[in-house]
Formats: sequence, structure tokens, C-alpha cells
Amino acid sequence: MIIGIGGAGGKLASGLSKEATVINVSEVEMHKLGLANSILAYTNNEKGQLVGSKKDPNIGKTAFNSVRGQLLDIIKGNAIITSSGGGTGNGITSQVLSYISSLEKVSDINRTQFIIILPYAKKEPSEYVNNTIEFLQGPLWKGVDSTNTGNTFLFSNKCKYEGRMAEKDFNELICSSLATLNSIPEKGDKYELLEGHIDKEDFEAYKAKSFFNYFTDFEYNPDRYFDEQMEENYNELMLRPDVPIEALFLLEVPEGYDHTVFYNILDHFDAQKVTPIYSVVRNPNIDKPHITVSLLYSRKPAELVDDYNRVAEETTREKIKKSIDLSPKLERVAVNMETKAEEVAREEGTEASEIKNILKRLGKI
Ligand SMILES: Nc1nc2c(ncn2[C@@H]2O[C@H](COP(=O)(O)OP(=O)(O)OP(=O)(O)O)[C@@H](O)[C@H]2O)c(=O)[nH]1
Ligand SMILES: [Mg+2]
Repeated sequence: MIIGIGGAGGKLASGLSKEATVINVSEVEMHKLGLANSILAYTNNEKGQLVGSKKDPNIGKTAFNSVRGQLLDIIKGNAIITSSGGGTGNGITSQVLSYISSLEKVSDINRTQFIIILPYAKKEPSEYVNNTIEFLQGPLWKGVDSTNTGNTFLFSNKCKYEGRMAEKDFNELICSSLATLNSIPEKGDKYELLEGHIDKEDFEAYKAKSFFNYFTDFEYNPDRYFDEQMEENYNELMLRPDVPIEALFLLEVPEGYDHTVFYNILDHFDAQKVTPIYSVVRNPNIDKPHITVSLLYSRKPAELVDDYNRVAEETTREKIKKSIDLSPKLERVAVNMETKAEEVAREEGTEASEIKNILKRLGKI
């Protein structure tokens, strides 16, 4: 089951499944989704129930207390989807992560996956960006580091903005990419299985690992280096992965195709000292081989923030330019000065407040 928290979380969860459960402080927003399962989180304010958390995660954190019991019960073995920018999704999810981190040990079957939608720093308000940076290096990282979470998926709103996409179309892109990944065990059952086998249990065990999950899918050309093709077909919806700790792939080949080309892919992972789990199937509906690959990787707090900042620094690649109508000029990235100051302070062993004072005097923050 999928649980959508806050505005973005709710919309995406409803795109993923009509059986989704959504949680929000806004009854109106939830009602629009037309789902059977929705839970209203209460905000105790002198003005009564708020209709949003006003981009303040502290409001979401307070609202968490009103749904705590119900929410902690349904997250077991399921996935949470939320944005990290606003107050509701960020605040409630932060509390869930803190709770999970505090537990002794969560068994595989009870692990929760986290699907996070990150704001695009170049085009979105600084509150969204700052909330995200706090979230990445704080509760999210602690959760993953506790090894009590399942996979964490980090999506970025970059393509939405650079591609000038309608929110609905962009959400469909995220939902369909997740559906492609999740169809791996079914495809192994549905099509003629030629090599390997990722069954439902293997897949669930993979998704229960406390790592970041990056995945992509593309038409595979066995005559070219696999690394090159992974790079060319980088999934623009997600943050870039680090070297994989574990991997999984599904190779689909057309009728009559020599499927032993999958050994090339094993060689690639062998060079990275990773032994992937895989399925190779014959799909009569395609005329070129197609691969879906997932990598699990690990990140430290500062690296997570770097990954996030890099999304805005990277020159947008040819692929987005071609596929979506794009504004070609890329401005320089707004570096988050406060976070940078804290990073430098850590490295230098000085007080962050000292560096911040200098930056304040220079008018940088
Ligand atoms: N991809 C995508 N991003 C969205 C969508 N709706 C909001 N966002 C992004 O989510 C972030 C804002 O968070 P929301 O999900 O509205 O925040 P919330 O959790 O409802 O919290 P509050 O609005 O403060 O109560 C921003 O980065 C938005 O760009 C959506 O439908 N799709
Ligand atoms: Mg909202």
C-alpha cells in the first residue's frame, strides 16, 4: 500500500493507486483526490484547523501527534510518498523517520520505503529548499543510517520546471516510472523466463534494504558499453546515484533474439564488484532488447545535500532539450549559504555561528 502525505504526496499517491491512503491537514485538498482512505491530521491553532502548514515543518510535526497511532500502524511494510519542501509532508514524515530511527530493529517485512519529491532550487521558493536540506541531512539520513528503513527514492522537480511540464503530466511520469520498476517480478511470471529469476519475495527483500534506490530503463544495445548506455539513459527524474552496493535488472528480449547478451551486463557489474539479481525474459511485444536497472547506493548527510545541489548546477542534457520544450539558458545555482557555512565549520572544526556572522556582515545571508 502507498501512503501519500501532504499536497504533493496525496496527488502522487492517488496517481499510483486508488487504494492509497492520504494524510493531510487540509480536508479540501484530500477531498479533491476522491480516495476512500483519507486521514485528517489536526493542527491546534488559536484560529482553529489550518488548511495547510504554511511551509512550516513544525506545524506538520505537531499535526503528526494527532495521527501518530494510525499512521505508525499502516506504514509497516508499505511506502510513504511526500514532498520535502512544504510543512505538512516534511513535518509528518520527519516524525515518522525519527520514530523509525529510534527503534531497536525493524524486520524486513515491516520496513517502510520513502519516496521523496525534492523542489527544484532554481525555480522554487527558498523555504522549500531550506526545508529540504534540513530534511535530507537530518531525519531522512538518520532514518536510513539506522538501517530500519526500506529503500529511499529521491525524485527531483527539475524536469517539471526545465521542461515546463504540466503538474499532472509530470506526476504521471513519476508514477509510470515507479510502475515500470514495480512490474519486474510480474514480468518474470508473465513472460517466458530465460535466465535468473526475481520473484516477488526477492523483490520485496531488495526493496526492504536501507539504501537509496536509483533506477532507469532503456533500449539496450549489447554492442555498446553498458556504462555508456547507463550514462546516456540517466533517469532525469531522480538524483544521481553513487557507486552501487547492490543491483537488480530485468532484461527483456524480443522473439528469436540471442538472450545470452545478458552476460555483458554481468561483466559490467562484476567490474564494480556487485553481484546483481536479475531476470531475463522473452517479450514478444518488443523488437529491441529493453532493460530496467536499479542500483542501491549509500550516502552521507553532506553528500546528500551535494547531490541535491548538483541537480541545479548540472547543465541540462540533450535528452531533456530534445524531448521537452526547454528554456536553454542556465543560470548559476544559488548555493545555500547557511548550510555551506555549517559544512565549512564542520570541516575546519570552527563554530558555524562565527562563519555565519561573517557571511551576515557581507550580506550573503
Ligand atoms: N511533482 C509534484 N510536486 C508537487 C506537487 N504539488 C506540490 N509539489 C511540490 O511540493 C512542494 C510543496 O509541498 P506540498 O506537497 O504542497 O507541501 P505540504 O506537504 O502540503 O505542506 P504545506 O503546503 O506547507 O501544508 C514544492 O516543492 C512543490 O513544487 C505535485 O503535484 N507534483
Ligand atoms: Mg501543500
